[in-house]
Amino acid sequence: MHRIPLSIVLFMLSQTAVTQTRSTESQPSEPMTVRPAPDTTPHQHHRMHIDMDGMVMNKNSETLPEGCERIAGEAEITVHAGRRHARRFNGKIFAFDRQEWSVQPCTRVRITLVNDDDIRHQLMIHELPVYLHPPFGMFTIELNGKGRKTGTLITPKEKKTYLVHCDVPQHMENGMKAQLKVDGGDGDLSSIPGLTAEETPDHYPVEWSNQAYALLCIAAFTGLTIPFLLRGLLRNRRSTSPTADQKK
Ligand SMILES: [Cu+2]
Repeated sequence: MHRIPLSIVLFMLSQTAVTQTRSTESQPSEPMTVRPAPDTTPHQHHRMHIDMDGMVMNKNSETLPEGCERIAGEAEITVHAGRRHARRFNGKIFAFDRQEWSVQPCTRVRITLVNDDDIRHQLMIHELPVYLHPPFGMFTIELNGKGRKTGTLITPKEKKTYLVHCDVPQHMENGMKAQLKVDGGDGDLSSIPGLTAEETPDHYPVEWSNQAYALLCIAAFTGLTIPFLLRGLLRNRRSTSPTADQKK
């Protein structure tokens, strides 16, 4: 009778155990729960500082933008937002107290937003470097009502004009739009109240449907007829009223 070596028997037993474990794993007895992969990127809320009054998103007071060797200077901007600042602009409802700011490149700018209204307003700056202001290159200060909040950013080295606006629906369209020029900026944006021409000027076209033409004809006919009707009425009155001779 052949004798099987003990090592081979042990190897075969271990292989059987592995196969059994794998088959149990591939047939789960309960539904699988898909867990999201651990997020290794910096969390969004780490860039968003929220409290009861509002929030500051993507502030940066330390990291230098590409091309800046050092912080070239410090600047301070206070922006008021509210309805009262729109009074000087015809047809506008909301505005900032100023529509343009100029700052130097590689400058640390401390921005304070003061909300003078009891409704939500924002100060949002666009097209900043995405690596400093992820994921869309935006810096935002938001206030839910009256109050003030401060955030800091470092201006990039490039000569550029940045859009500053309130992103609450219809607030920019109704006047809350401004521009921030770094190193003199690279031009002007459109529709800045009191500063640049409207990109789409107010225009109220008439829809010339058949009904509109019919209404126009009726209005014109009525307008032309009224003088003749009045003249006829007056003539009738004169002819029916007693003359001076008849009175005697
Ligand atoms: Cu607003």
